[in-house]
Amino acid sequence: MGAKYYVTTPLYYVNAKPHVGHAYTNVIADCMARYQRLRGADVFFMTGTDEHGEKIKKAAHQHQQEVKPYVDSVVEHFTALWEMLDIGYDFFIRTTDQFHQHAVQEVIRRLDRNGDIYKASYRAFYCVPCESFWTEPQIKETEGRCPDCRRDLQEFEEENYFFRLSKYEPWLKSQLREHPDWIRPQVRYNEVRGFLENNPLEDLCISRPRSRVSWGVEFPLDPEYVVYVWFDALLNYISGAGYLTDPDRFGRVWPADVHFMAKDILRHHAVFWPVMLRALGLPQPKVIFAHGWWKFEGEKMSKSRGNIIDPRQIIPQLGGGREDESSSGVDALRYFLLREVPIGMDGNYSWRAIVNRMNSDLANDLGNLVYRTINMTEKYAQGLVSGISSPLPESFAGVFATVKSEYPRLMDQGDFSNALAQVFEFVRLMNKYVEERKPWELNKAGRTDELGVFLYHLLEGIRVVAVYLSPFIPGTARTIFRQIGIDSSLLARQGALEHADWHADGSFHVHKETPLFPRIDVD
Ligand code: ME8
Repeated sequence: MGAKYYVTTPLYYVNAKPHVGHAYTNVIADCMARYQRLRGADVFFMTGTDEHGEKIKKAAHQHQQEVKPYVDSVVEHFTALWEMLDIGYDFFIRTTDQFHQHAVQEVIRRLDRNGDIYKASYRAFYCVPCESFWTEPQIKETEGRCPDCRRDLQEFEEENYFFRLSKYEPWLKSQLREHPDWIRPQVRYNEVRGFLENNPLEDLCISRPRSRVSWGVEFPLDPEYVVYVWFDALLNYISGAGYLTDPDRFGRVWPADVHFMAKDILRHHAVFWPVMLRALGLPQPKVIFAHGWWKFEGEKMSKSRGNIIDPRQIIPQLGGGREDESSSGVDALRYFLLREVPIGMDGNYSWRAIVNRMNSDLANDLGNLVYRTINMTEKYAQGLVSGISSPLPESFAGVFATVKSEYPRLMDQGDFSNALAQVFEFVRLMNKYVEERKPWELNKAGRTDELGVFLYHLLEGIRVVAVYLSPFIPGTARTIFRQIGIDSSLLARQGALEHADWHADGSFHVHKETPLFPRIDVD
């Protein structure tokens, strides 16, 4: 059994259906989970939904539904999308799960026993048209107006419960100083440090009176209150790993190896969450990774702006009706998201960009290589090729060695785009190899042995490429394995990265199918 690896995504709000932005984080987390499994880790991958708060209740009422049936129906949209996108999570947590709510309440009792919770007056601001509440720091940038609609706000004051965040400020600062790789990428680490330098940490208000927020976890110290939704939601990372319910499992799984999210919620994960863990006496997550935003027509894609792209609408338009269970559209989207932008940067979503990526990398380079190789194997070798001590050809050596050393290094850093670029160097090299060796001439000249070795090199190279691509486009990797006559269940096995080594004595019994990816007209 390899080392454990625990990877998480945020819990998404269920006030609307998921869009490409949510798909992005889950594809990233899934790619990392699959890669870690490939290199032998015992992976625990968790995702889920954030279901409390007035925002959710309001959405339910807008749909003329009671809250619970409404959230249940939205959760189904998330799980259906994850299934469609081949997201292989191990556990799906909902903040309405009973075990999670109990954990939240128990955490508050523990923090209270430690003297980390107190009751005090809370000053906040209310936006009547938006029905939203804001605190003073939140409205600093908008000069006292609502950050959403820019209208005037009404000030109010109420009693609430606070968590002593400020007490932990010196600890948090030293934690950051001592762990420069803790928050990634570097620009986000700098942002959190800068924030802490310029803003003294204020205690966090962790309750809301029932009179204005009724849909939430009951505050265990006072039934007149519910728990602040962020305090509730962040605790999923430990409750879902077995904190309180399964101490053995929790001991094995915690701390998380990486929390993935976008930069919008970095502060919650890099300030509130570490302090909550510290106050509970628990170890810190190893990495907090904040990726960039997908934008559409220049603006961040978001449900409140209404400029969202629904993956379930675009996938069928990218699908080519491949003869297998997974459509090429799913992998085209996964590939685009992982390849198009380096992980920390913002990306611009457009139909043109996704189709161009699919046509050039997936249809032209990869699809063409696989199709022509299988075609030639059927034509020149009756579909059957064996390697008899066929070492790596010299012309592959340089690129092969680079992929072998760079791939794990880049993947470990979450640099998926460059890891893919390396693998595709190899794909392009093999296409070039076909042009250079001119197999049709070898065939004409009756040089059958040379032709066999040549085909073996390509098939073995394709097999290795499929192993490397399996975390990114798992359905395609399985299809490639099937087409070249290898058991595709190998790819899902812990430690399957060892299959990326060159095998000098393998054999392939190929089976031609439709091309892996269709070429699509951009306009
Ligand atoms: O914040 N580009 O939930 P949320 C990239 N419930 N990623 C995007 C994106 C975009 N345009 N839009 C959304 C919440 N995301 C809380 C989290 S965690 C304990 C609680 C992704 O539904 C990205 O991961 O608003 C972002 O951080 C998250 O969705 C926000 O999801």
